[in-house]
Amino acid sequence: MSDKSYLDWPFFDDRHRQLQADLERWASDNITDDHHGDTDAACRDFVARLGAAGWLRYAVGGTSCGGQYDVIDTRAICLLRETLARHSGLADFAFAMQGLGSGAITLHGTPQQKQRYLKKVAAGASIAAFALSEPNSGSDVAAMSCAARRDGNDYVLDGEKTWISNGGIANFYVVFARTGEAPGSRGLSAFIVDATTPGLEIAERIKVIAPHPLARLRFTECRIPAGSMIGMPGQGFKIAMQTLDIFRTSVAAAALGFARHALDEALRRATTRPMFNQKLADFQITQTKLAQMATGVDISALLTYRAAWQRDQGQTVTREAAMAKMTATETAQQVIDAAVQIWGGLGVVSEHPVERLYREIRALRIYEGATEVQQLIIARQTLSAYEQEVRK
Ligand code: COS
Repeated sequence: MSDKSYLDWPFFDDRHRQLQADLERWASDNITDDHHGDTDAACRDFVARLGAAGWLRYAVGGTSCGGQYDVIDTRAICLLRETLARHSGLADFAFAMQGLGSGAITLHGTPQQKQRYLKKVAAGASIAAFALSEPNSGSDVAAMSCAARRDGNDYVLDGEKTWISNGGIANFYVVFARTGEAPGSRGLSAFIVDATTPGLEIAERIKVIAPHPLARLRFTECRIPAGSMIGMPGQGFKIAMQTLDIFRTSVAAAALGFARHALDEALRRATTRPMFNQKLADFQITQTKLAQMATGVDISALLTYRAAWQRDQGQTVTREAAMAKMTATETAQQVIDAAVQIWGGLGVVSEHPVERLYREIRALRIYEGATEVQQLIIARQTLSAYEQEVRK
């Protein structure tokens, strides 16, 4: 039984507590993490079931186009991701990518784009993907080279995108490309590209330590209508960053869900495993570990829900989201590692819950901005706030 006392924190309203309780019930009844090796099929299935049950409504904004609320409620998506991640990494992934993949449309789409794409995303009838990274531009987004050239009423895309979650099973991709209005970050734009568009191909399916659909995409003379652009020409970088400001906080929440699961597993083992005529939990050396794990979980929860609450108050959260993502993912890695240690040999047996968590958490320290990028963001913001104070 996971600790639920954090739900009484002042960050939450009653509707959040109700949401968490309803989802907990649904997840216990509906989620099994056994997908018989067919990750694509399992992912499609999770999207369909999350959609049918109404959970994906929280991943998009706009009540007239399928969303639960007009503006995405960050605390709700964090509670959803935390709870789903505690039950299944793949269920969390399926939920998260619907949000990340359609986030730019929620934030900057035209009414027509919202009607056409968000309704289906919210219903689980269409799978979304976010295509930002490239072979030579991951952390340094402004260095991207995938180009979109204007040609009459169309844009023509040429280049590659990689590490694209849902790549290969998505129905559409939100693609960021260089349109050249200005150098660097001011010359990028965002586009919606349907998966069936001629000139878009899945160049490679990528296998990773915790399997989920992932691919490298190639665009060759890929022609899309100019009306597929999201926002204005040259706004792509800011649209990507605003999308990440929402979903980075939710990555922290997913890491928190993994960490809570690991702590539960560690407690279960420590309180039942006999050792030297006692239980493992009777040793102070075990208690030290458990104390650090429990404290790490609460630190992560405080930073995650602080960032989520602050965004829901309409404030900027670039710094807070970065702090939450960095801390929750790094801490979860330590909590899970301690849980593996407490389980001993069993902890490294293939498909044991803590062995799975050990593999699941690793990518979260890298994707949607590696820990080092979060450090860069936090340091820049801290220095700039200091310099503004000094100038006053
Ligand atoms: N919201 C709105 N605008 C933002 C913003 C945000 N969160 N962050 C930056 N901007 C704006 C800046 O204000 C600046 O605007 P002006 O050109 O008007 O001055 C512009 O965007 C460029 O910002 P900055 O100079 O900070 O850009 P950098 O090229 O130095 O890049 C980092 C900053 C490294 C933080 C960014 O590239 C990044 O987040 N990289 C990681 C990307 C990532 O997460 N990849 C994973 C993809 S998803 S798996």
